[in-house]
Amino acid sequence: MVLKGRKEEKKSERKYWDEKFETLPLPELQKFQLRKLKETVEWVYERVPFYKRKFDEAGVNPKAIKSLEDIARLPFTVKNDLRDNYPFGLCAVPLKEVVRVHASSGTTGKPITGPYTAEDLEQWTELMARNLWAAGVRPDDIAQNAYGHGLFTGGLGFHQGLTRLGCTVVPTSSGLTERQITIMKDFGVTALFCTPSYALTIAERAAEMKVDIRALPLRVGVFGAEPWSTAMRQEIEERMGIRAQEAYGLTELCGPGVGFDCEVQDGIHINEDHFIAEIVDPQTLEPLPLGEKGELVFTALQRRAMPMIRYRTKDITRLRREQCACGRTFVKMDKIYGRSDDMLIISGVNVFPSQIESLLLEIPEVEPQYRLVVRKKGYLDQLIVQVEGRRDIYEAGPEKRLEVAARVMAHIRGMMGIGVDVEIVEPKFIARSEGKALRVVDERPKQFR
Ligand code: DLL
Repeated sequence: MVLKGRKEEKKSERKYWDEKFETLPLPELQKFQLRKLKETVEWVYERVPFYKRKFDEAGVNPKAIKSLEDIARLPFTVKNDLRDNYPFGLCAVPLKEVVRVHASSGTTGKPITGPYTAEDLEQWTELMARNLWAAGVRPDDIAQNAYGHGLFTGGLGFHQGLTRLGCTVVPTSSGLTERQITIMKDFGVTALFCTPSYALTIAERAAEMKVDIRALPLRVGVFGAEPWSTAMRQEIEERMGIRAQEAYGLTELCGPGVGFDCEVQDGIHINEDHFIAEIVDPQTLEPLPLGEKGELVFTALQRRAMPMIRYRTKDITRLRREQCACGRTFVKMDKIYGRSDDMLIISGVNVFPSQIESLLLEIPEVEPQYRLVVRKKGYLDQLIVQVEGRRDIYEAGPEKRLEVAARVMAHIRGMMGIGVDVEIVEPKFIARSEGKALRVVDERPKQFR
């Protein structure tokens, strides 16, 4: 019984899951990365016609990779490359060696696929265990895994990591919120895993059911898969009486397990023994120096079924290489500011939904449930922020609602310099999310987006 054994190992006495790699001094880490980069570039060049063609067109031979900086000579890969090679055209191994396929939405109707060999699954499991450990999850936790189980990587990825840790896993998947709360209460759940928006949905429903989550044994949660602000983290921590930790990842790289935050909660460590992270200017695609904000690009170093080379995530963030109080040496990234492709431009100002979310959370009269609707008013973009009022505020009548809307508008104008329209909508007006919340409704004609 391997798992039981793990449980009995008393890992709770150690600080890291994988000390050797998590604390590797930078020169050694970079040496390791270079070796793995060379191997991976050769691996895909020999096995995937798409990469061979692209590398040949760019005039780079795998043998030309002599230093980590040489990565900049390799061409980028984008989501549409996955679409064009759907379903298995980018797979570097025969399908008989693929033991699992996950998928997520592509840019068109067809999903994009994420195949794994048995070795890929094993590595992913270890990465998840490593990240959960850093988040403070321990073998004696009763773990409610409310990420969607299925093609989405969240459910099974967390399941594997939690099982490896030796937790008591309850795979509730997402949805059926009342049942989630009943199970949380009845089973004495101590750790919760889901998207941040679903965590809030659970907190809200629990309050309606007169269940005080703060009084339950729940102590930690690991949330991710969608952008959320620091203010939202605090809101979840406050409402549930827990520590809210973060997980970051994408299907194209394995799913969750790419990055995670430690107990310091000051940036997301990237598992650099598995992924090289770069920041590039989303327009010019030139690499940017450490500390500058731009698009995050990843190269997978140890995957076998579908190792992505310089994959453009469209996620906007900043990398920081600084001593972390946790002792880990992996580079840290800021919370994702937004995506280069969902960025809204309102009166010439770049607007990320997560910025507005933080501002809404600072107004006590509204709930953290909102939707941004973008419309055309003449030639101008109009941004309408629909946010739910607290029930007492909403029921106090139209005058009160207008007064609160005016305050929200003034706050957004004051902080971001843009004029938006604000509608205080009835509690429950915004559809509740069980997975990733839909925050932006773009009603502009296609040619204006
Ligand atoms: O969302 C994997 C995942 C599952 C991560 C569970 C964390 C927890 P995809 O469905 O392929 O994979 O979506 C990947 O989601 O490029 C980001 O835009 C966004 N995303 C993921 N984690 C975060 C996060 C999973 N912590 C896309 N903060 C990514 C902000 C996130 N955005």
